[in-house]
Amino acid sequence: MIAMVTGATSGIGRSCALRFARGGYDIIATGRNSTNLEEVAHEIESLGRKVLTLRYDVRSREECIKAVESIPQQWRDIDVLVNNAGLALGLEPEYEGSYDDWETMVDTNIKGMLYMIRLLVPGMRERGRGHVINIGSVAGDAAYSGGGVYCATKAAVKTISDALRIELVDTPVRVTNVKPGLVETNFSRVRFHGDNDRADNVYKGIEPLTGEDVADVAFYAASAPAHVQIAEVLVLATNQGSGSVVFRNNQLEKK
Ligand code: NDP
Ligand code: 8X3
Repeated sequence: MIAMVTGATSGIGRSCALRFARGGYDIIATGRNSTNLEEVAHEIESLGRKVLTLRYDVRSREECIKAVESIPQQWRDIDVLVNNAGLALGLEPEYEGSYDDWETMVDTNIKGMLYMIRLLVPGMRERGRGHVINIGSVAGDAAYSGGGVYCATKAAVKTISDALRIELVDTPVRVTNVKPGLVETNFSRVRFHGDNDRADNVYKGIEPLTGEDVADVAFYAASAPAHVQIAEVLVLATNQGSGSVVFRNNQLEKK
């Protein structure tokens, strides 16, 4: 069995790559950071699984096409695609937000995910076997101040997942949208452009999810019997009630 994980160089994607490797899959690990890609590749090999690394930027349609075309024959029958590469940038209101940040989020979280679906789902249909697991977010369920564009991209992940599931209803190919809440990864460091103090505050006073927690959910969905389609999973830390309600430092916080 083969699982391809986008954004396997960090956080949830890295955990998914390792979780699926532990579960018996060979892994196609993708991302831009070559040092991190090599590291995760070594870890996968040390688990006794094979690994193929592809370094490309999911925002570029040409790079996605080239990367998929470069996959050797013996790696082409991909069973699971984990569409994980993504990010939030900034927390400014829409009337002050950065054009560049908006475009990067839309290009990565929506268009990058779509390119991978377009490139890999035809093979899954032909083989009559496959599973697309998109990493959405609780942020796709309800907007919060400063999250307009990020939340919109994750609402798009839900809509795109739902449409694909309907389009594949007459096939054995399954589609899952995993929607995590607060997960401690590099996410907030990226969002706040490297302001680590601000990023650390996001996870203070609450035990957040880990990448491994989310990877367990994705692996569970992939391991369900063939007639079971886990369509959508909202996974929150126990002290997170919704995207905007968190019990932190023994106090109720509403964004
Ligand atoms: P990280 O920053 O730790 O990881 C993000 C991953 O995405 C990295 O591997 C990065 O790889 C990859 N990536 C980003 N942009 C690109 C690009 N243009 N091309 C290729 N790869 C890219 O964050 P998380 O693990 O937290 O985020 C993973 C997913 O989970 C995202 O879709 C995020 O929206 C979602 N999510 C995160 C939550 C959280 O609280 N952390 C909650 C809900 C959802 P590289 O830099 O090597 O390119
Ligand atoms: C990440 C969760 O609440 O930081 O998708 O937007 S949140």
